[in-house]
Amino acid sequence: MNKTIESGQISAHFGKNVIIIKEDNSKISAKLRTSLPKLVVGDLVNYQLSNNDLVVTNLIKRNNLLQRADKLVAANISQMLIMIAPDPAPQHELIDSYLIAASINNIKSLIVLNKVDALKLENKNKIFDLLKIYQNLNYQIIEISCKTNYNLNSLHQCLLNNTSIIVGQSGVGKTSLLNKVLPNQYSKVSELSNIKQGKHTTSTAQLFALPYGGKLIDSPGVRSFALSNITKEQISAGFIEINQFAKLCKFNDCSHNLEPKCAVITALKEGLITKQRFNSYQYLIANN
Ligand SMILES: Nc1nc2c(ncn2[C@@H]2O[C@H](COP(=O)(O)OP(=O)(O)OP(=O)(O)O)[C@@H](O)[C@H]2O)c(=O)[nH]1
Ligand SMILES: [Mg+2]
Ligand SMILES: [Zn+2]
Repeated sequence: MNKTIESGQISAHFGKNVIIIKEDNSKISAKLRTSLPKLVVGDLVNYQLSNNDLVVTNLIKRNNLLQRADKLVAANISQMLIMIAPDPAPQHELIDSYLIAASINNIKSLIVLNKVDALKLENKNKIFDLLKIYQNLNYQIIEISCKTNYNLNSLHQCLLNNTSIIVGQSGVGKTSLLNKVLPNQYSKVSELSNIKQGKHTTSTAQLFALPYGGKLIDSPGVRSFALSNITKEQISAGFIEINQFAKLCKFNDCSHNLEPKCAVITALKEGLITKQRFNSYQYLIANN
């Protein structure tokens, strides 16, 4: 019996079993040894044959581990696609908390506006004003439509050679995008969906190998992204423009509220920091 130790990456969890993607992109199912720490999608593991079963024997060191509140989301991610859409309407705090989570974990982040086909006169300006804020902060923005296939080529390009995770509110179109880049996987995706108010909604994260290289993780939609075990310094570091001015405040521990000679408040008044980002910063500081 072949007892060679092999390695692969966790694609999905089903109770005590995991699906592992091997280097040649084929999939196998394996059991978890009880002594293992909690594993997540994206984890690199060793496994071997033991009593006719494939068993995961150990976890290989993680590059990073994305967490949400006290839940582990995924590991070894190189890129985060923060997806927004005209409907459901985007939330600033959610985008900003994803950007912080990405910054803490050294993950490149970009914003994907999906459903451009559904932009209407009444929501267009609001969305583009919001995107302008992030464009000015040098975040990459890609506008697509999974319905009309608009600009999907740009998205394919950015997925190459990355392990990307798509995050965002429920209903923005994360799974729709996955199905565009992996048309033959559709049935597998729906297996992990629940029907909620007549709609499919993703219930657990899953990693897929892309046929042309790279990996893509679809994740369940959220209402809010509660950051976990995070310091005020880490929140500040995620707000690059606020952080830059915070260094110039008179007091080292300035809370940018009522202190004299606060460079952040001055920058806010001069329009160098936007009101939306400042509000979102204050909200996240107060709620973490
Ligand atoms: N008009 C339009 N509708 C879209 C587009 N992309 C997705 N949708 C629709 O948006 C709805 C939600 O899509 P999903 O892909 O399930 O969204 P999700 O982000 O995976 O949602 P959760 O799994 O709940 O987090 C579906 O009815 C899609 O058909 C698009 O580009 N344009
Ligand atoms: Mg989904
Ligand atoms: Zn200050």
